[in-house]
Amino acid sequence: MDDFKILTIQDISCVGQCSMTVALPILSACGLETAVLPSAVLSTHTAGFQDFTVKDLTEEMPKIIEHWKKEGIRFRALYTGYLGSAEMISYVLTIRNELLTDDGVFIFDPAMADDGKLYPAFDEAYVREMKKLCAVADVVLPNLTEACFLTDTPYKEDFNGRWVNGLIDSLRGLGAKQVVLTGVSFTDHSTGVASSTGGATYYYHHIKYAKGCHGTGDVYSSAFTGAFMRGMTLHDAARVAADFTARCIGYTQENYPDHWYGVKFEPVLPELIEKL
Ligand code: PXL
Repeated sequence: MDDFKILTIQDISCVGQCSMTVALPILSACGLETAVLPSAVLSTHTAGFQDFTVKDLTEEMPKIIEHWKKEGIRFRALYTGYLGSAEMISYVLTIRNELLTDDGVFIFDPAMADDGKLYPAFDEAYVREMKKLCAVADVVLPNLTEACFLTDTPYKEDFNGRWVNGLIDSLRGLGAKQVVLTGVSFTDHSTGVASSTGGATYYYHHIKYAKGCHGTGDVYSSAFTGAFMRGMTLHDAARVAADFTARCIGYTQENYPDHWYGVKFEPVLPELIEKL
């Protein structure tokens, strides 16, 4: 059986331009066959909509895993995002351990926090479980807040390169083989990413838009996963994904200044395809 498939595990927010509805189109645009395991179905994402509905899908996971095992299905990469409950993390570990090919890659976006705070659905128990995924990740893709939660580091907005390098060392201390840290901003008008593999850490900076946008973490991680699985180095994939995400924010703010719940990444996809 052809095994050059990616499996992505994250929620379906039916409306909201995040998680699965961002990952699938981006990975497809990158030319990669993508299988899905929805972790939960929500009527919308949880950041700004009121009274959203949530259906957790943890209990489906063992049945799906068993079926895939029987069929001999394996994946060349596992890419996880927003999961939703601490209980499902043991199943994610089973998938990582038993359904990846021998050279398979686990790309872990610990989507659980931003701006110094956990998302509403999560607590310390969830963070504890996420540390177990970080320990076996080939690449971990946190923003600064998530990196702080994973490493028990107090969050701060004013920092220097030494502090960021310490955070990267702590993530690698947890077990993550390679790190791409997002939202690393040393000046008011720029932001960027720090990518670290082997002994080398590179910083890449680009324009910072005044207003932050929801869903950009998922756009970034999906574009990174697409570029990395198309064979780019960690540093190149980190840079291509950063440029794409910045362009999506710029495009949205120029053309749809009132669009608040996500970014209009769709019209920018041709630019990502050109870079691959
Ligand atoms: O990764 C962002 C995200 C994904 N899914 C859901 C969310 C959020 C952020 O708030 O609420 C359901």
